[in-house]
Amino acid sequence: MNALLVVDVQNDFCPGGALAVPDGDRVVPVINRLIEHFEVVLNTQDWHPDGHHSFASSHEGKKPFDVIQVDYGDQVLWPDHCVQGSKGAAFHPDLNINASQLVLRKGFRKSIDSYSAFFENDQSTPTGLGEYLRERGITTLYVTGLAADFCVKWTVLDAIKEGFRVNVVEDAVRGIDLDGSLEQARQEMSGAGARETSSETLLHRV
Ligand code: VGL
Ligand code: ZN
Repeated sequence: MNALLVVDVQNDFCPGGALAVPDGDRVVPVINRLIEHFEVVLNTQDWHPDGHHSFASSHEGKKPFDVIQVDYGDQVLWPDHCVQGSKGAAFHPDLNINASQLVLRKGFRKSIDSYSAFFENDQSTPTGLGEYLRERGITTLYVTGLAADFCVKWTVLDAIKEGFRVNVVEDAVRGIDLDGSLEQARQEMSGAGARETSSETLLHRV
């Protein structure tokens, strides 16, 4: 069984937001079209408490996009974003979430970031998504959303590790692109076994 996974299509990742992904909002109409063709639609939502450890503002003398070392390796420091209950954390107003069957929130532990929808950044604390998908008999994911080089990438890599078949819908993702991270993400995802597809291919198939 297939599922459409919509990663972090939230105001803060769209133009005008705190951690805007260039053209991030352009994925919205594409995803809205795809939604109609999937029986299972699942969303993730980046959902940080105030003062989250991934925020540059939580570290004296640091600025956004600096990188620090933490227990689990490198941590990019971000502008404050997706604070629980804020407008920035809300889904993009045009994103159709009516048909969503799950909103999986992540990044809610103050001292650990969570890019992947499967594991937090220590790569060992599960979010529960793997078991959820297995229990529902879902074997194949079509991944969309933001940001292609962070939360989408880590979600895709973990999904493959967890044994799911993964397709990235290339026109339904956009990246932040820090120092070439977007091209690197593409290579890592395809190197790990993710397939690239497009909404056009999918919409013509069904
Ligand atoms: C994301 C950076 C920080 C993402 C979330 O959704 O890709 N990136 N938090
Ligand atoms: Zn975040």
